[in-house]
Amino acid sequence: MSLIKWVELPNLGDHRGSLMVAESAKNVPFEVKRIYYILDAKPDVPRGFHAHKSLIQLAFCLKGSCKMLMDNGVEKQEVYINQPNKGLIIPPLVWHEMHDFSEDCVMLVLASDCYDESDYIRDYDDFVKAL
Ligand code: T46
Repeated sequence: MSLIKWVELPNLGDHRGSLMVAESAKNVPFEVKRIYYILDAKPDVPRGFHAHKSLIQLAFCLKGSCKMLMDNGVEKQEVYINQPNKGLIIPPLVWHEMHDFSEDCVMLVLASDCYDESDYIRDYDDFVKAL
């Protein structure tokens, strides 16, 4: 099964501009309990380098782009997140790294649960053991 799963939001925009809608259980395949966003990321400073035990996330670049490396311990794939209506699903137990942020990048992440550091696996060897 592909590591890369996108969620495409409908654009309900008109002559006034674009309007994208994300709704739990409709086009977002989990109940959204938290949102966070990343901006002013440095192009040469990668982020991530962890997997989650049970959290599911959906990541959009509302502006700009970044390269996401996804690794399920067997296969690795790199994709660019670069469309405001096209979000990448980050499932549990997928090691992910964000590289090459564009200077204007604004990343929005919808998450299935509240922040819990104990859900993070931040060591790659521990990640492989958890699979
Ligand atoms: C992920 C990728 C895509 C909080 O206290 N609450 C929060 O909701 C978040 C997201 C972070 N934090 C704290 C934890 C760290 O002390 O903020 C600090 C920076 O977080 P972190 O180093 O984990 O950031 P990234 O960019 O490496 O990872 C983030 C998310 O944490 C993570 O869940 O999957 O974006």
